[in-house]
Amino acid sequence: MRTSLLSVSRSCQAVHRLPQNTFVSPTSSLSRHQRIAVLRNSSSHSCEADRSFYVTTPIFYVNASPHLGHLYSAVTADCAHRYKLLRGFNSKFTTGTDEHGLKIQQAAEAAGKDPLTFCTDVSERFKHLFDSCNISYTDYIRTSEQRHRQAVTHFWTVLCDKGLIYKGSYEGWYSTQDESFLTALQVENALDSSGKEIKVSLESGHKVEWMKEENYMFRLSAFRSQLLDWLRGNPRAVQPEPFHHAVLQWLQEDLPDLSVSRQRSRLRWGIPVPGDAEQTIYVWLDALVNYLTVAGYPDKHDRWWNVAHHVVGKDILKFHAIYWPAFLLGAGLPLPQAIYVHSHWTVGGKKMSKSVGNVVDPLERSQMFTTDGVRYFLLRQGVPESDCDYTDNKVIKLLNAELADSLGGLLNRCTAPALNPAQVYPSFCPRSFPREREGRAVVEDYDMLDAVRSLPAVVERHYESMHAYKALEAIAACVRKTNGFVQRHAPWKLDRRDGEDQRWLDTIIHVSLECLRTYGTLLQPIVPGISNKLLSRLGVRPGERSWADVNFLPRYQGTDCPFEGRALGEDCGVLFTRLESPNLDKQKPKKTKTEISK
Ligand code: ME8
Repeated sequence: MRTSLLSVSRSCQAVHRLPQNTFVSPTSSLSRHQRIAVLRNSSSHSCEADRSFYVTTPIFYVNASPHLGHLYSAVTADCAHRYKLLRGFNSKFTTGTDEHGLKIQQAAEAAGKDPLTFCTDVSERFKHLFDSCNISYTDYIRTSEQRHRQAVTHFWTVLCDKGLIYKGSYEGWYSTQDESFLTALQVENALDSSGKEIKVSLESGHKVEWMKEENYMFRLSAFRSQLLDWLRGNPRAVQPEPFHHAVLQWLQEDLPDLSVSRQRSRLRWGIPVPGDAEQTIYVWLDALVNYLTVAGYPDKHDRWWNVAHHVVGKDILKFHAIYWPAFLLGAGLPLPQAIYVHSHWTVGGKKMSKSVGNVVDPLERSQMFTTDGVRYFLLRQGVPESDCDYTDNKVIKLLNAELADSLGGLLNRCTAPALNPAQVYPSFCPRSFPREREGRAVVEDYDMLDAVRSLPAVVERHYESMHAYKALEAIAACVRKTNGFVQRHAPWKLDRRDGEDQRWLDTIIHVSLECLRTYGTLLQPIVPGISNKLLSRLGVRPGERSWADVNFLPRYQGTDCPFEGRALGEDCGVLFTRLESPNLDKQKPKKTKTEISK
């Protein structure tokens, strides 16, 4: 990407302006204050009350195989879904593939396949990747499905019936690669690989072409003030904040009407405009409706649609935070509760993308580093607000330090037969570790207890705002403190034959296992496999792993601990095997597929 935090275009598309007709916006008769209230009500349905949650990833284009960036979006949404399940929510989680449009039509042609066969093949690759990486989606949507065609057709008809779509003519730049319309200010001159002068998108660098055709227009311009009201009235509608701010900035500029169809003669691979066989629905309108299709639109979407949350990359913010809410307002539907935006993975400073050819193969990496290893790395290292450069060495260093040595080492120490010959969750002795601070524990130990006791609330806050990296930072800091606690008291030096030493030794192990149980429970949304291994080794049963079960160190508070005296689970080997291969970064990133339209 060419620019900084928001490497996204500064304004929306250029279109041939047509005279406004008599369209009246659905809420234009309300005062500004009332409109904010309407929008607030429609988008802040209490999810705490009905405990339902609906999270989506973008649906991915099938013009090339998935890369690590796609997996990052999926893992981010999967983490949110698993977290909500742990909190006792009914959660729906959808991902899938975006299969229509010129880009896919051209990719299928270049591959010499009919479009559906081509799409099925690549869509299966995405599905296989997500299944291999424990992405626990509850629905996988393909826009070529019949249920989706029905939803899009219905949605279009509603917009039409409300007078929001009219026949017009578009003249301007179009990027097939981005499936996006651009103004003259959003393009620049460049040279292609043969030295020929071409125009490219300032934002993505993708080639643009001049197009002029008759098609249908959506009255996007009519929604500017409602979009501003929505964003101003809901400061958490787009998160993190810099992206919210960016959308508000875009809305300060002109918001022309949007072309929402293409001539069928140019674009055959898509959903026809109802009642006009000569036109195909614009791929972005088609694609965005996928979120409604999965929710059960048009008949039974209310339950899920009222609690919708989108995870998107910053490259598609404009489509999700301007076009999509405008379409929804037009159709009289509630707006999503939140749009969570993340930045990009780069390689050598350039956005990892199919078109640049610098993609990292996530399946290959999950075989090298394990599925949980890749998940942990992406969520620990990925910062939504800023781009992050990928190298294999970073993965190896991080996973060795935090999963193999720190967390794995702690589990190993506390369950090793040398320290724990009875292989049980030993007893806690309140006299060794009293609340009055007169036992064998020292001030740092009390600090550690405080840190671990407050950890679930800290992690909760970060999971809620989809800042998994901050949650993992906090967990890693606590794991280090627990290791420090064990190291400080060196239980291996205590004498088991001495009653007091024996009780103190058991207490050290009990406290450490309680810490590990807390970490294992809180880590489930990130590394489900490792968490399961850890909790099973501690003898924590599947029904004892929810958020409400954490209840750290009850014996210190003077209440019973259900685990005390219980046999540990089976030893299934080290938690995470150390990774070797220091020279991996010398390998060049693999090109999976060449760009079609460049
Ligand atoms: O835009 N780093 O599909 P797409 C992080 N079909 N995430 C990345 C990434 C990177 N380098 N590259 C891609 C489309 N992504 C449309 C979406 S939704 C109704 C339609 C992720 O295959 C990120 O989530 O180009 C980005 O927004 C998405 O993949 C784009 O995937």
